[in-house]
Amino acid sequence: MRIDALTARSIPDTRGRPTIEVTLQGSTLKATASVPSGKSTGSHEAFELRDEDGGVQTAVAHANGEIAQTIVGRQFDTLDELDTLLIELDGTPNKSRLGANAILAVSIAAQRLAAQLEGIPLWRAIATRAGTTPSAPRLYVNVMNGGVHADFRLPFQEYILVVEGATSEALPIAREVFAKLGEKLGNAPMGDEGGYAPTFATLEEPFDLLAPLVAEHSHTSIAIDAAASEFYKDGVYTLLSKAYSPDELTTVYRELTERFPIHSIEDPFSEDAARDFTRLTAAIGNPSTSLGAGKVLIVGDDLTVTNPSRIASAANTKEINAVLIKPNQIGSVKEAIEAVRATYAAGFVAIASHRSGETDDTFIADFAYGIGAHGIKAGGLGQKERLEKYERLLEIEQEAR
Ligand code: 2PG
Ligand code: MG
Repeated sequence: MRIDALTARSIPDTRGRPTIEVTLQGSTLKATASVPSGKSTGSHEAFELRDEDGGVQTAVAHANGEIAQTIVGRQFDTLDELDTLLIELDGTPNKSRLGANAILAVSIAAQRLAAQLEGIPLWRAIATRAGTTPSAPRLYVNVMNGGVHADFRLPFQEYILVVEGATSEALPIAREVFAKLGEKLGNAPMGDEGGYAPTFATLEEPFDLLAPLVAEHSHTSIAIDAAASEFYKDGVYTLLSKAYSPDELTTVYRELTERFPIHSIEDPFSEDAARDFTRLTAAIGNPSTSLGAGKVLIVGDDLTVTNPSRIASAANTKEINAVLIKPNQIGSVKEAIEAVRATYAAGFVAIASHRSGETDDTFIADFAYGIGAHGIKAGGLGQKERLEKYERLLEIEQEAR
């Protein structure tokens, strides 16, 4: 593949913050990609380059300047060759010089352009590159937003409806549950990820509300992203003004999984609390859980940050049994695929994820389908940029026929 032109610019994300968009031209075709941005970011993530005022002009300038000078007019035999060149050009361990945001935007645009040049759907190109079997991911629809995504009106960051099956069957169920929940909640405000952001006085109430709606359908369950690094300080987790030790928090999770149909718990502890993860996974993450035949997934996000070596180390010490994959945590499609390989090598499932600051780029839908992800976190149904991911999955279902 030959890159003939590159242009980059700054566009607003769903929070109105600037992010980078890159367009690549190859032959007569053009492919555009933009990158999302997190708020509850893990400290071990790749470096998102921001100007002092929060803008991305420096990242845009790197893409239009150094990166364009290096890749435009050049022939690449493989996409890995292109990504490796970008990683080497940056030269830092966390992409802090050129910016992981600049590098990833180019990397995704290149993947999209290559698929277009080949005349195949993006998800198929990703599956071929990754050596994975494509399949429809479970929808992880974030119906209630809390934590830093909603000024901590709810203690955990995400209360998620999980729906299994083909997207054309799963999405109508998600829409129905989302609408019914909205009616029950009245005029609840919306959080960052397009889910409701109500306020409750106890830890159980959000589950008490959601569980009966989930029970109306088969193949549905509940997931949470605790995003516990955000309510952890000096050995103590604080939920609704009450302090919990790691052991007490373990009991909270155990009791919740006993009472409610919980399918997965993401980031139950802070990002460096590896031992607490291991204990929880041993307690409720194995098949002998009180959910009967079910298995609670303990998902690493801030813990593993889509980094193949952090995933391998979490596997060694049995900290988790599922991994969240966010391409912008690592900064290139090549390395995101390596993270998927590390996940599967450990015998874990992968859940592909958007970020809380999104754009209309639907790459994550193709990625989730292409890698045969267990699930896709793409947010609530109350925001256009989240809906676009689900709409893209519907299109993929047609393409895959
Ligand atoms: C998460 C994400 C996405 P953020 O913690 O999983 O839902 O949030 O993008 O703010 O890190
Ligand atoms: Mg998370």
